[in-house]
Amino acid sequence: PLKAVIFDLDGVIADTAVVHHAAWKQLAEEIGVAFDDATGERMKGVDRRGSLDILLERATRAYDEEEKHALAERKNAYYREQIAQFGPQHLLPGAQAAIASARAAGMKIALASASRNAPLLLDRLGIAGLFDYVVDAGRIARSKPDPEIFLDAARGLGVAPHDCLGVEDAAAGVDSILAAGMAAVAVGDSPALAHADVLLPNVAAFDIAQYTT
Ligand code: B16
Ligand code: MG
Repeated sequence: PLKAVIFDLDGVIADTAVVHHAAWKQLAEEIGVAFDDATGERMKGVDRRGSLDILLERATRAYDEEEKHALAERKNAYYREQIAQFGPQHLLPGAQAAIASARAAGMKIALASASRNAPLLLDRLGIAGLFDYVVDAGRIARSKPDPEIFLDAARGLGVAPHDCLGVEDAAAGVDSILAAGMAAVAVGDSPALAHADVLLPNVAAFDIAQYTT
């Protein structure tokens, strides 16, 4: 029986996928590396350093570790500048209701975001109190699509993975959920999400009753 719902943050609850995208795009332009929407899509759900490695696949020169660290910091500064202005109006439509309805149905609720900015963002959005457990992204060794982050969420809730449902907007995230042995709900219209168990146009379409009865 379903006992828990584990939500991704960026692109599922918060309207931040576009902000990450814009920050990487700005960095790419500044260092003269080609960047397109498909590259941005591949970065979704992937941690900061993994995303930088994707960006630099098209670099015309090599970057050493120190430079890579500085580039990742620079992107993060652009990103944080934007989310510092965030408030509850940046919740995606229906996100708070989806969490509340899952809670009301007796589900435990966790957050499995790869973002080290997740605690700050939850505060800005005013929803930090809605979660029974929030994964500390800084303690996750292997980025999505590895199952580690969703397994950590299940462990944190004290629920077996096969009694959990994961909700994601990224292909890497859906892979992570499925590899963890959980049911996967994907939100969005990317063809890369077709392998999820359920595909919804957005989080407003999430109805916990469909999975508990
Ligand atoms: P940060 P999620 C992910 O969050 C984003 O989708 C991804 O684009 C970003 O690179 C990653 O967090 C790391 O974020 O640089 O803030 O630590 O979708 O797993 O909530
Ligand atoms: Mg996401």
